[in-house]
Amino acid sequence: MIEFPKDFLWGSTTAAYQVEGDNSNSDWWEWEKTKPGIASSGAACRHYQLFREDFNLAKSLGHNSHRLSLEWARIQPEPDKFSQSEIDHYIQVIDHLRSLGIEPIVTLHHFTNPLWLSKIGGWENPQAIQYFLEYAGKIVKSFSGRVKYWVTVNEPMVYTYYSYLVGEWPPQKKSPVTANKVANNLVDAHIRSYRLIHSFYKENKLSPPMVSIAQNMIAFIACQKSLRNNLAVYLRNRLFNFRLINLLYRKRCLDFIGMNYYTRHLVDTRRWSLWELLGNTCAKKHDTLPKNSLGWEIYPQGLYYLLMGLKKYRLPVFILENGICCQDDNQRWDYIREHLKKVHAAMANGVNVIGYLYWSLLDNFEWDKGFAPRFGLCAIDYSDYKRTPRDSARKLAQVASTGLLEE
Ligand code: PNW
Repeated sequence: MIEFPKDFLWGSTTAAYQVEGDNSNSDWWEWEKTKPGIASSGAACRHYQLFREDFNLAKSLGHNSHRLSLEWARIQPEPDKFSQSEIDHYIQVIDHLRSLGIEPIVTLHHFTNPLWLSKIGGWENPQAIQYFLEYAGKIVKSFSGRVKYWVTVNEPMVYTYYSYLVGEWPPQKKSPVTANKVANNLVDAHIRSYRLIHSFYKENKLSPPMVSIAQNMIAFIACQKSLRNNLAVYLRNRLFNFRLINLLYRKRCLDFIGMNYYTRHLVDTRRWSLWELLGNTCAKKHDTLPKNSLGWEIYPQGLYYLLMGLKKYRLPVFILENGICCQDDNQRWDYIREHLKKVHAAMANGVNVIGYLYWSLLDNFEWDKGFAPRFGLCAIDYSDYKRTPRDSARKLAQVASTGLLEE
């Protein structure tokens, strides 16, 4: 039996665009329509209407925290206009969580942008930072102390990579120069919104907030050891996993480290080039581990190594996403259990992990992969939107409510 602390935060994560439905003022909505073969998010999970039911379900599953995101395009439908009714909606969302005793963790930016912002160049345009600060300021003021945990930007590196480097997500750019600009603008947006949130709490004599980003971390492993592969592992680790955390840590703009972890990448390079060093993965079928239904390898040890790599910062670490899409729910429980064991091992070795959130509470809209991947603790029948908790959800509930996990 292993035991987690009494005040450990247990729960799951959702993102507005992936569950709410009808986010017709966001850039993804337009983009989906222009891509034959890519599903439309449409009504998604109808979570915008059904949030009370969903959070009641989370409560019944032993969750004491929930991470959600706000859809910026709803709140700021035009550059110079805020929608009070949408702000009121999210206040109801937060208040419902609070009434259940569930701690809200609020993300301000989770991949999607208002359509009007994308039309003036999105995050390539430094004006995006100013607009983001107006939006963040409005939210912080409107929520007036209802929220302690804030995530400014979800996975800045993943967003930059897919939208500006490999060109798979809107706006489908493929330019290292633009990608660099976007990443820098997102970093600035974090730093300045971090300071904004802190000064609001201070001026209003509220107890200090906990503000961070959600940093996706990948376990990079050389498939065969060689000077070049080892260098590639080192560079990717620096660039994709630790660069942002180092930078924000040095600027004192992290109250905790928000970490997302899913998988490992086997690194293999065929020649000396920057693209090979940073991008190529092994094509020699050395990826023999069990995989999720998107083909991502399952590698719990990676979570342990990466958590140990975060120890030196001496900050609380909050796992904000960890999850699997699969057909067989037994595989989901194995995944959760094995990752929780690694979390516990890292805690026993001195890493201050304060919580674990599973991705996701519900099956949902998996971006350019549509509705096929099933990440949910609860299954969704998209014909009638009925939610059904899976066995894995009940097993996690047992751990969340007792703090005990069988080894
Ligand atoms: C995260 N990768 O994205 C996002 O925060 C969620 O919105 C998403 O649904 C979830 O993970 C599952 O994919 C990622 O390729 C997308 O390593 C891609 C990767 C990691 C995270």
